[in-house]
Amino acid sequence: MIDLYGMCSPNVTKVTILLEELALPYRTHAVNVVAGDQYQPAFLGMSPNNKVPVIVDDEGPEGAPHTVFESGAILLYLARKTGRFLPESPAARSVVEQWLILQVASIGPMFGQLSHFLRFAPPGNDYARERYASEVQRLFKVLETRLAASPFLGGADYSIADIATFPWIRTALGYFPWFQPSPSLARYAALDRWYATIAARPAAQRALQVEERFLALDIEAFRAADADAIDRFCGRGQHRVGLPPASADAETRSQ
Ligand SMILES: N[C@@H](CCC(=O)N[C@@H](CS)C(=O)NCC(=O)O)C(=O)O
Repeated sequence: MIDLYGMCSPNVTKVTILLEELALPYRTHAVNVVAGDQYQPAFLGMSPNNKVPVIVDDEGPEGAPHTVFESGAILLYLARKTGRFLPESPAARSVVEQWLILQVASIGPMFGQLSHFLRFAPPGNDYARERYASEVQRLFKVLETRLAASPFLGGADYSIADIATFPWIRTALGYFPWFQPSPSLARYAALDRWYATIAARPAAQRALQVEERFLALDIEAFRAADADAIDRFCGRGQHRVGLPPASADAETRSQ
C-alpha cells in the first residue's frame, strides 16, 4: 500500500495519475497547508521542504517502508519500481529524464510563481507578473515545438515526462487569462493534440476525480483561514524568512 499526502495541486495530480496508470493500491491523506500542517514535525520528518506531495511505500526497496518527497523523485521511484513509463534503453531513458527535469526545474516553478502573482499577490508587481507570464509563454512554445516533432515529450511513448507536464498545462488553462475561455490551446495545435490524448486516458480521469476531492477540502481550509494563515501559506508578512521586518524594509526603500 502507498500512502499519498497531498492537496489539490498539479504536483500532487501528477503522482495520482501515475498511481492510477500503474493500478497500484494507494490511499490519500489531505494535508491542510493553509492551517500549517506541513510544518508539523511528523510531516517535516517525511518532507523536509514542507511541501506536498509525499508518498510512503510500505513495500519499498528490500521490503522496508520507503518515503519519497519531491514529485519528480516520486515519479522516478514509482517508474523504476514497476518498470513502466520510463524506457529501459539508456538513450531513450535520458530523453524522458530531460523532459521530466524541464518540468520540475522550469515549468513547475515558473507556472507556480505566475499563479501566485495572479491569485495571491496584491495589485502591482507588474515587472514580476510580466516576467513570469513571458516565461510561461516561452515554455509553451518549447513544448509546442517538441510535440510538433514527437507524439509525446519523451519520444514515441507516453512516459512520466508527459504525466508530470499534463497537470501544469491544465493549471495554465484554468488560471492564466490569455487561455480563457478555458480550455483553449488554439495557438498550440500539437500541444492541444497531446493534451486531449492524455485527458482521454481513464487513469487521468480517475486522478482528476481525486483532485476534485482534494479541492473540496482545500476550499473549506481557505474559508476557515484568517489573514495570518494566508500570509503563512504565502510566506509573507511575519512569515517571510531571513529578511528584515516588512516595516524596516519599507523604511530602507524610502530613504
Ligand atoms: N518541487 C516540489 C514543489 C511542491 C510544491 O510546491 N508543493 C506545494 C503545493 S503545489 C506545497 O506543498 N505548498 C505548501 C507550502 O509551500 O507550504 C515538487 O515538485 O514536489
